[in-house]
Amino acid sequence: MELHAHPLSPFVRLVRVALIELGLDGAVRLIETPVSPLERNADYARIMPLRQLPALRLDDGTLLHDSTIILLWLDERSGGMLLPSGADKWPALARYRLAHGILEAALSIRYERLMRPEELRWQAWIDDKLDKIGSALDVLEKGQNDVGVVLDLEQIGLACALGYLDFRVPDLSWRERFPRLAVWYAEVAQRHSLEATVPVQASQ
Ligand SMILES: N[C@@H](CCC(=O)N[C@@H](CS)C(=O)NCC(=O)O)C(=O)O
Repeated sequence: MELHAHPLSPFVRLVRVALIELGLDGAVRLIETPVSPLERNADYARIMPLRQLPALRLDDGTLLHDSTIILLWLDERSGGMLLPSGADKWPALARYRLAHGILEAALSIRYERLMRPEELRWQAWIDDKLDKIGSALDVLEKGQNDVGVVLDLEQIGLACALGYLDFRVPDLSWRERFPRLAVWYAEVAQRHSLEATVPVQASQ
């Protein structure tokens, strides 16, 4: 399998963490793929019309895109290691989706601050995203599952969201407002899957 990836993408990180947790990372070749709303990657557009990361090429040639779709495929392939079965599945997906929404809001802040010309930057837009992130963290602060043999989907989403806030929205200072999440994350961040996927470069 081949994963179109970039070391700084939080959505790619979701997939890479899951692959490591499931012991499947050796089965996937990473293809570093630059993407940007301001720079059209024509080669990648031929593969993935939306030009977004991640995208996973399966061994039968199928291209799966969108991190959540890939994670659901990995859950199925692993016999349900990432999600609970039965009725518990839907609350778990709802909580995962909050973490994913935090990532969307944080990336939107990142693009606004990095890409929009300074005179056009829209603080009310950024404040709205910060407020949504805070409200979602408020819900997630109220309870995390114990970590089992592998991180589940909800835990992978939350850990990647908190890691991305540290990386790109450090001014949020989320630890002060969400001390339970801070304690949880301090332990989870030491897992190999998260340490091995920490974003490393200083720019993008
Ligand atoms: N819903 C998508 C979002 C993916 C996404 O926005 N990825 C960013 C990289 S972190 C991207 O591809 N940005 C380039 C663009 O939107 O043109 C997912 O969960 O995979």
